[in-house]
Amino acid sequence: MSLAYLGLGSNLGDRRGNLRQAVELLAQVPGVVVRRRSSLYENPPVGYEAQPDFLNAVVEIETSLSPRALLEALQAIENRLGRERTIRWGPRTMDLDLLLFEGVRLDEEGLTLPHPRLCERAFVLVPLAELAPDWPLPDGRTAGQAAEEVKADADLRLQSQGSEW
Ligand code: PH2
Ligand code: MG
Ligand code: MG
Repeated sequence: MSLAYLGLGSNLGDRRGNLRQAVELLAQVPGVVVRRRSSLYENPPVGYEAQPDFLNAVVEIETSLSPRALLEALQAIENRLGRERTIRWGPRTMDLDLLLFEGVRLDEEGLTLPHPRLCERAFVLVPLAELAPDWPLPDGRTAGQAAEEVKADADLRLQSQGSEW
């Protein structure tokens, strides 16, 4: 079994309900055990700004799946939750990103690990640091250090503290 961290985001429809459902569906995937979830944060869209605010969280899983098989399972959940792929970085009912997979670095078509934009995104780093503050990032910092550095400039509104959401 390998530890992996997933980034969850939703900015359409019942955002919290979407995130909850994603975690439920994830727990039903054979070979995936959901271990812990971060607090829930509301925050403005990064990248493409003309869209509603996001709810974001990070989930820790253990899995016997390969990174590729896990990615396919995540995409199937996105599709079940009504994801439509229109504009890059545009609004979505559910975005499930594979952020980190224990012991794995790779750069393949459609799958780069660690996630290429992990180190700069407060909406990923802050919830990740709740679960894995000592995790080493590709740039040499730990998740905790990186989260501290981006926190001050980020408009992250704690929406639900702890894992009860
Ligand atoms: N996801 C994106 C683009 N921009 N902004 C926020 N705040 N949260 C996201 O999850 C997000 C984003 C593409 O996946
Ligand atoms: Mg994303
Ligand atoms: Mg994605």
